[in-house]
Amino acid sequence: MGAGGRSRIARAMALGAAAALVAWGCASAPIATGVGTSASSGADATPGGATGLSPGVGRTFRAEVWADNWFALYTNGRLVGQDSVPITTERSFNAETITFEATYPLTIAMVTRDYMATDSGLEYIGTSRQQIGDGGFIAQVWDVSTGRVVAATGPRWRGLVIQRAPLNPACATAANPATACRSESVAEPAGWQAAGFDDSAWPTATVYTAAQVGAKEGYDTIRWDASASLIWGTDLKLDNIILWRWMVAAPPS
Ligand SMILES: [Ca+2]
Ligand SMILES: [Ca+2]
Repeated sequence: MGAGGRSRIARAMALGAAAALVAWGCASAPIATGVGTSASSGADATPGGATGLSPGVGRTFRAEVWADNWFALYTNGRLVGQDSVPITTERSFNAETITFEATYPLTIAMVTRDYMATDSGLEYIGTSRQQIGDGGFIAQVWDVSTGRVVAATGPRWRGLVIQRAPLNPACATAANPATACRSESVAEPAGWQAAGFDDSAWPTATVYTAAQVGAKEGYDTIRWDASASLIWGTDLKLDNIILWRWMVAAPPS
């Protein structure tokens, strides 16, 4: 990862324990690539219906996220919230609810991070539990005005892995992972959170079961919509920092 990517993540992390940063999304033009919609009614959703609101008019959304171990959420290019437990916390498992104002088309961009003590990709370094940690996350976004889930993580989300480690997993037992483990990283593409960013070349997500992810501590407190799946990169363990994008073109009718 380049210095720019590091500084952006550092800045996001420096925002500390604020549970939700509420920001007005900015109106933006629809993008032609990477577009998808995932609309479904939650089991307890209230009926939809005419709201008198049209695309481009700000409305309230509620995002529910469970991440192993950390995330930040951007909509229409703006940071609207992040995991309240810093990524520097080992064993950080918690669900978050973030309320924000935004407009359709709604571009959702997220960064997710698996905990690692160092760029080696390992955790619990120097203890008997020294190991390669694994990731995974799930998210759904409600349009509060209609009571419907308008976005949920699934196999068509696009995710770019920007940090992968260790490339030589046998280093997990090394006495000095900092020198024994190899990693690779790429810089965050400029403007990757923006509505108009072209993510068509990014790989699509891999879906995992709760058992594969070891979902726990907060995961069961959210009533996940049937359309929401746990996702990550192709490797739950070695993919450590992933940028995600999804777009909801218009409110479901
Ligand atoms: Ca983890
Ligand atoms: Ca990992």
